[in-house]
Amino acid sequence: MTTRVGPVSLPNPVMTASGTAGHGAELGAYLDLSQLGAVVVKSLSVEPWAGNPAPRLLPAAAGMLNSVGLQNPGIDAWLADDIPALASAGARVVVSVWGRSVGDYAEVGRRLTTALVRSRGPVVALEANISCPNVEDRERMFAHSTEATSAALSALAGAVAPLGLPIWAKLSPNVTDLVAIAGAALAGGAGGLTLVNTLMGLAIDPASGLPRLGGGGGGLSGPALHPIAVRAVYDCRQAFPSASIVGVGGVSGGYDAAELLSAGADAVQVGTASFVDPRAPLRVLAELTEWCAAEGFGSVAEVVGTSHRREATRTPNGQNEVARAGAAGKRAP
Ligand code: RRO
Repeated sequence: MTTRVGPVSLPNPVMTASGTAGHGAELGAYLDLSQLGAVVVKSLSVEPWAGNPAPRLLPAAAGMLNSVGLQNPGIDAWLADDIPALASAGARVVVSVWGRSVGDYAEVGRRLTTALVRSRGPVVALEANISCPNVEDRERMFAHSTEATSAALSALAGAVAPLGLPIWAKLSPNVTDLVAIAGAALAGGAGGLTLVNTLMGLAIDPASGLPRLGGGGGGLSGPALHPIAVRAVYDCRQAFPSASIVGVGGVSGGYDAAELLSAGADAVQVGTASFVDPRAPLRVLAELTEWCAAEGFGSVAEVVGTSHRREATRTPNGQNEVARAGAAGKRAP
């Protein structure tokens, strides 16, 4: 079940998704963090950030809306308080960072570099969160423009260059041309892409006319997001055959994970499913392992990108039929 995400080797392709597993080893109360591919921590900023007023979560028809509002203890407190517990748990750690300005991405990078330059400890990669939907105004959503995406990534990449860690740019599905934004992230210094963050949504109490989340709008995640994530991964893999890609969005079971790998992801992240069951990431891994064996795949690498190697034939009604050499037909559960 090993996989490679660019230069990073992982024992398996299932990670937690940023923002759904705490800042440190919180999920360790429910599962052995060392058994995951990696733990991606909730995004950290230069200064501590209080986040949005409650309520912050709301069930949606096929998932969840959140408006957490980037709450975090600040990078310095995280380095002091959370990294030791993650290291003792044997986790491989992906540090997600966010900023309100290009200068913030540089500063958070500088602080990480100062702290980790002698020993990277459990940290295997950085994730640049440039796509939180719950920022105060849309101008601050870096991932909505190629220029801002490239500027944020360049600032972070410059600051963390001495660490030699890859940066994955976490992008937003709320854009017209995701491939263009992905290209700007890679050109700016990202070694990989994490696809995708939540979709911008809103829930209203029609009686009062007020938003139901304390922060106003929110980000939609869960099964409703899954086909959007599959499309994003597919399109970006098509455009950037050698980029590292991590797929995230509505992974609730092993089949969903396999679908993202087939679309071209090198690894996947599990997020909203952990709100239903904190052990979900390991269940997804067990199901994916079983799925690979049942479908005759000898390694994760064999699954990655199968949809781009398919032999597609046209049926009389114009729909694509997928024939994959050497494997039995797949059916969604
Ligand atoms: O904290 C949040 O409200 C949040 C973040 Br940082 C993000 O990247 N995505 C999301 O749906 N919520």
